[in-house]
Amino acid sequence: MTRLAEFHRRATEELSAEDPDLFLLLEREMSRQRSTLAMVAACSTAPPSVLACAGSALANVTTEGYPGGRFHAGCDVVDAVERLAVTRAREAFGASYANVQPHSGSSANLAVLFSLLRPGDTVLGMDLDAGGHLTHGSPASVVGRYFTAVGYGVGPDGHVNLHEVAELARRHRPKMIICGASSYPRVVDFAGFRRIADEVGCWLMADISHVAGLVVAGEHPSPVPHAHVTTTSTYKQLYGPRGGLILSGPDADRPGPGTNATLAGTLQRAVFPRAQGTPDLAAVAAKARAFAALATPGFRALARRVRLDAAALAVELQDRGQNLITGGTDNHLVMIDVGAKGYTGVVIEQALEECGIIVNKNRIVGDRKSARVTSGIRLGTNTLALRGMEPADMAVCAELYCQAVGAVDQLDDVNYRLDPVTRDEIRVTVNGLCETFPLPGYDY
Ligand code: DSN
Repeated sequence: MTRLAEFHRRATEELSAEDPDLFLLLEREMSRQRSTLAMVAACSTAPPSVLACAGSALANVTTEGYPGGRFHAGCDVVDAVERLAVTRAREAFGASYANVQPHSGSSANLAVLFSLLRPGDTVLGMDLDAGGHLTHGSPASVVGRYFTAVGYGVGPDGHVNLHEVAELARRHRPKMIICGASSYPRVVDFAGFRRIADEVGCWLMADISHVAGLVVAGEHPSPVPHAHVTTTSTYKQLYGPRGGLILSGPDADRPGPGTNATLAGTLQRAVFPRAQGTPDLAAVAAKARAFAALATPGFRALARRVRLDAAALAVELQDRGQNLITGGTDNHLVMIDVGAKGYTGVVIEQALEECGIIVNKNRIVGDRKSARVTSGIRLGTNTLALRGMEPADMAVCAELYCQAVGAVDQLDDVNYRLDPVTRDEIRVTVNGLCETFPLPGYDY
């Protein structure tokens, strides 16, 4: 056994012996993940080798700066690791520039916004209820407080209308347009957004946190040739660790907002020293590991299954009378308007969890319920596809969803009764599916 393998074995034994309460919680969480159907669109399950990197001794290295320019000694190994992560990220996305240090997708977005813009500048991003993210301009985020946020929504068909975006851009003259979304089931036309950004002379940032894996695999158009800057989190469709990533394509060498630095140089300083101090180098190693997988045929097959599973799930749900926002999906997620049938998102989320199906409540366009109640449910297929479930297996998932919803007696916005017989029957079927389609690497 190598020293590293022995380290992880002993570490687990030590945890079990010295802190059984915490150890049991970790065991319980692993069991929960193994025995439930995770359909949260923002989640995935990292391979054990990614988690081994994330829990490695690299976490002990405290330094600042970038490879070859650190502010502390002892960085030979972490420099090599970070260079590997950067090279793999650039290759996977066809990018000229990559920064692997952001601690999350949100931190990546904030670093970009605060380096390219000045306080008070106008940002045009997708409304939260239409599918955008907090950092795209929500008043609940620091972005909405420090910048003048203008939101674009969706048309009556639920699709982004680029004519509306262009009109808003002409009227408000933003310094940045943000495209990409957290709960939008359709293709984003990055080239179209770039045309608008060029017309009004502003930056374009594409946040592909939700579809990054589809982008890498060619299952969704890539923003990298179009957006000045592309950001993503690494734990959703990249099946990586908690963390973020900043990329730039052909614009990386153009001048940044000042006169002295390129865009790439500005982005480099945006993360350190502007927004972050020491990077999490164990997470950087875990990103390198996850990025290596992106180049494999296995990953391309997985991403394709993610998309085809979602398409099949949408059809099966619609056939069973569910109200889908936009009537279907082009990517990995399916949005359901549960308010149309008199339910709230929180009730359906909790009832499904009792049945072993994990989803999240989500506000939808025109929602009158609060973010903790909502009228929508967001489903995703990242983890179903990872389990090896094929489009043909989506009928049973849709059936279980509908059985659970049909067994709910909603008493008010947050309280409900769930028929216990149906619940137990669904739980048995979910357990069977989890055994038939085990999570790779977690199946012992
Ligand atoms: N961005 C959040 C989501 O889409 O659920 C979590 O990362």
